[in-house]
Amino acid sequence: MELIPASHPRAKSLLIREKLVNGFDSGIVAKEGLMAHGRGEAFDYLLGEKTSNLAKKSTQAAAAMLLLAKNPVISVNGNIVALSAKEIVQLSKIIPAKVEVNIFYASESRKKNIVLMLKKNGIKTVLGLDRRKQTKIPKLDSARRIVDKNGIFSADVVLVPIEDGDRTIALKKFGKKVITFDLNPLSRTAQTAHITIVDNAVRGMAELVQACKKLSKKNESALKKIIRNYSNKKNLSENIIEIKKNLTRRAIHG
Ligand code: PTJ
Repeated sequence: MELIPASHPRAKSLLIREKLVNGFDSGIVAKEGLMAHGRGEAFDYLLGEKTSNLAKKSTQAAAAMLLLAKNPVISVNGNIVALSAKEIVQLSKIIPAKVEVNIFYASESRKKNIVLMLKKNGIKTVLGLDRRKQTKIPKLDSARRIVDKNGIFSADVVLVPIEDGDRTIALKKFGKKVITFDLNPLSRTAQTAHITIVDNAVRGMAELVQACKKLSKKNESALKKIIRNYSNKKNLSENIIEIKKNLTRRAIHG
């Protein structure tokens, strides 16, 4: 396949797309994951394809929540591993947090490929494959209800990037604090999570790694203050207004 020229005006976006396509070719991403990425891309376009100050604010709150957690878990699916395997491993080491593979479109071989990819990036243990440790999240019908007893099931904080709405709702009902990356501020996941980082997970995961590194030097009360001063509802509303502003600017100035 011909390479994407660096001079192409949309090179960055096309390169991110390539990561998903490569992830699909290596049995990590579901077919539906390619479409889900397309929806994300559209919102990224409307948001200006950069990490906003609003996203940075959410990232600070997310880092504080993950660092304060007693049993944090990073839940990974095909899309996030294709996009950010290296950052997932870095993040799991800094917090520190367990990593669990948990996918919507059930496939044992895809789960194995996801774990393999993370191991190639330097992680030792990924939960989610061992049937003897499996249990269920109540009030959830999708394949994502099957979780590890020592992972998502017993977590207090779960990071669920690029997520479907049903599980976010079920996790919240089950008493978990939920953090997500979602480019669509209107989605059920975005609206339900405790902290929604409205940013492309490719950029956002790298930001979260840096934020966790910095904030790991702060004490508990400083971290709690960051969370107290954060409102997810307000952040989402401001993101929607930002899209409106961008569209108005384009309508007027072209
Ligand atoms: O690997 P699996 O089987 O677990 O499947 C993963 C997908 C993503 C297919 C599955 O979770 C799914 O169907 O998700 P949804 O319901 O399409 O929701 C994905 C959400 O993530 C949408 O709101 C998208 O706008 C958003 N999104 C897509 N790509 C990105 C994103 N948000 C941040 N960064 C992205 N790169």
